[in-house]
Amino acid sequence: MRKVTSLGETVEPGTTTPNAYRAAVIGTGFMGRVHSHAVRASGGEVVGVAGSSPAKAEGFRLANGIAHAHADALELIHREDVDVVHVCTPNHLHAPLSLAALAAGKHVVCEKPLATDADTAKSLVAAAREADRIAVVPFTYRFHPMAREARALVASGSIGRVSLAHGGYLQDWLLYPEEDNWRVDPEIGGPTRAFGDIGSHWCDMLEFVTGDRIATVCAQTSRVNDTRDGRPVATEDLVSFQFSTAGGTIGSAVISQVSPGRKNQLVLEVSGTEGSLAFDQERPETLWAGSRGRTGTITRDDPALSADAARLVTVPVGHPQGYQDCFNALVRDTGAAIAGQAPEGLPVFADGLRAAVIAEAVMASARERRWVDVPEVDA
Ligand code: SOE
Repeated sequence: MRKVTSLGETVEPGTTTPNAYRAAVIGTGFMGRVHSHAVRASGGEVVGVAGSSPAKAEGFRLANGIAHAHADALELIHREDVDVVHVCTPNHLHAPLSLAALAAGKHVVCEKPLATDADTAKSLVAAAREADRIAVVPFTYRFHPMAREARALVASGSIGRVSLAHGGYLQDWLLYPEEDNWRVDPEIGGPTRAFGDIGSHWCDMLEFVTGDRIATVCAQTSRVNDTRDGRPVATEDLVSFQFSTAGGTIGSAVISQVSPGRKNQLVLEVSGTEGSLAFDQERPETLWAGSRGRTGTITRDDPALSADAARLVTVPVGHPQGYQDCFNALVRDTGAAIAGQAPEGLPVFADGLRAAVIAEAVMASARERRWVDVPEVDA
């Protein structure tokens, strides 16, 4: 039975993090901070941090009250008091560090993209299976209660057979040519940037919410800034693609990191034969729902939420819950999985492989100007 505290917080028995979630965080940027907060918020401990330089690791340690800073990430991984390694580095280091952590017998939470190519992502899935460790990729938007509600409503059949899905993921933080970041460089970020970075989230949400799989894609890409900080750019700023799914849904989405005013807008709308649902990550506590006879908004505080959505309501009724809370819930569920439970919807390395396979199909389609099938790849 779900317990509700006096503040209206919901507590799901059996899904709290066990005490022994002792984490290493590798990476001192924005994601390293988000992961560190999430480990603590879910009852764990950040034992140590490593960064791209000893000074960055030490600065992060001091700013975040962490016991140990390591100049060498491998040394941190091999600490005996580390159970889980959080890989929050630039993309090209995700695979080697995850492999090293698995080889050392640690559980892993590796930022997306799991790898910058699908073959490497496939080998990581196999490595996690062989090591028999929990291996997670943070497709964190799955942890918004209203994304779960959308998924539950689709699964219950309440919107009928899904026939159309559309939306996009828009940001503006790379709007101007003076703006540069390691993600722009294919050697570090990988061959796709806008799609790999945020298009992957959109596709994960589509497949998570509908339970269906993208089967074929037709994409085009474009670049608004051919140089950044005076250097030529090889990765895309914009992607527009259409798709069909194995279940017969058709749809399209636009992905952009140069849309003025859009900070982090992931929108997914699905239409079925009886109803439609729309989720907007910039308004994550509501879900638009429509049918021929009625349109309205379901809110996070609705007492009739599905059990899986309700278990992710972790901030008191009437108080905003957002991005960081998604990460906190992801870490809590990772802890539950380590403790032998099977939390619903935990994104694992197989989901990271899936994202890499879709990204390769999208980029091949854009390059070759044709429809490309998305293969089902087992590791
Ligand atoms: C940068 O584009 C970024 O931080 C992504 O890497 C994240 O996955 C996304 O959640 C927010 O934007």
